[in-house]
Amino acid sequence: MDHLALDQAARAILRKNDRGGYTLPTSGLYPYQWNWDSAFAAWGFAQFDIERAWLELTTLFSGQWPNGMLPHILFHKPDPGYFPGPDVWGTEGKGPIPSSGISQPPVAATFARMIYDKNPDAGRNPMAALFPKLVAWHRWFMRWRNADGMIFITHPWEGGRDNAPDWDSAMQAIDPVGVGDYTRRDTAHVDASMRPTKDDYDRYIWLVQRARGLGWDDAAVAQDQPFKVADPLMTFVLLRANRDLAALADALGEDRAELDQWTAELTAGAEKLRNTAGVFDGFNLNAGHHTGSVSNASFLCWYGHLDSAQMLDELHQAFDQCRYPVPSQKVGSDWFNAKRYWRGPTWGIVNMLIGLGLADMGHKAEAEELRARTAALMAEHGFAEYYDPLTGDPAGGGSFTWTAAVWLAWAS
Ligand code: 2M8
Repeated sequence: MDHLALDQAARAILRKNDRGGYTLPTSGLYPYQWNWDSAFAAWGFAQFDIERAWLELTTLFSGQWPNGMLPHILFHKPDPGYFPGPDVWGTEGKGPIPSSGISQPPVAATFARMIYDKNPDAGRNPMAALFPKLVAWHRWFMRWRNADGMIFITHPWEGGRDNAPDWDSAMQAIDPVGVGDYTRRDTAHVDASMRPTKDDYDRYIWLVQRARGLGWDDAAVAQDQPFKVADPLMTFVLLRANRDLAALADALGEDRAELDQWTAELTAGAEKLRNTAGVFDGFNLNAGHHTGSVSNASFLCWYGHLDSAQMLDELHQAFDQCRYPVPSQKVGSDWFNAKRYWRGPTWGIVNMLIGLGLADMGHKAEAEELRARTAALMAEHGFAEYYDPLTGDPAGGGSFTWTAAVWLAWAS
């Protein structure tokens, strides 16, 4: 396909997955509105329909809980094709519409800023309405997911990298006793070898049941969930988002002091995510140790405006090892699996965030190399959920919203 045909195909995916105000990640496998998927979708729509971009974010925030938490899934309409649905989450009365009880990486403020900057006139009203909601959401993270400036997650789904090795030690410490029978739906849509294992799913569901048993109470979940892992992706994403929100505060004439303080706190916290090898890595808070993992999240340091010669060296290694970097786990590590989800495959969205960070920090050649290889991957293998980093084979769901958005907004 030539460039124009790829643009058209990517736009068609966004339109096809549009359910009127919100966009599905892909139909079948993910039949609801996901939090960070929608922020990427909005940035994709902004390339050709700015009104639709704002509508995506406005619909997303229609599901915000009064405590500021923005759920990771909004169940706008029932759909038996996905498990676990609203009956499992048991969050009735917590938010304005049926939803999950955990959040997801807060990329929305960063894309809201980019959409606003593209056309400040079109953005003034929606941005003014979203601003206090974004602040409330970030404040919720800073209060309930903050361990000394490192942002932690209480469920692997909260971090968006569901089966990353960063969570292995915390997951292994859980005995999912009493989880009961359930039927997965994901493996009816895609090959089970590309998805998390049954051991993973037992723990995912057990953690949901446990938080539900705690009434989704913020303090109880933050203190008592046995799964508490500080996450480089979450920390760098919130750090970046706070900076972007501060820039929006300036544009809107709002106060930025609290946002600047959070930025300073997270900048200091992110340093603690460096493991003894100097790599930004997950930290199991209950056990008190790093994972020893070089994941694609490790390379988000530049996105958070922290530089690292060592990570640049790791990036050059990834370029040498893979035709289609950045692998979600380092090639050659014991955990690496080229097809299994967040344990090896390349993800377009993370590549875009890494690329934006590299460009910001003056690593122009690496940013361009990553963009060009990502563009080749999509041109050769379509808009898949994720890809084998060695062969480029598409994996997971097809016709994927965030991958199409990344093509339109960055890779092309
Ligand atoms: C994946 O996660 C969901 C659970 O939230 C799943 O596997 O069922 C992750 O890749 C996540 O980051 C993403 O937001 C979601 C929808 O694309 O799928």
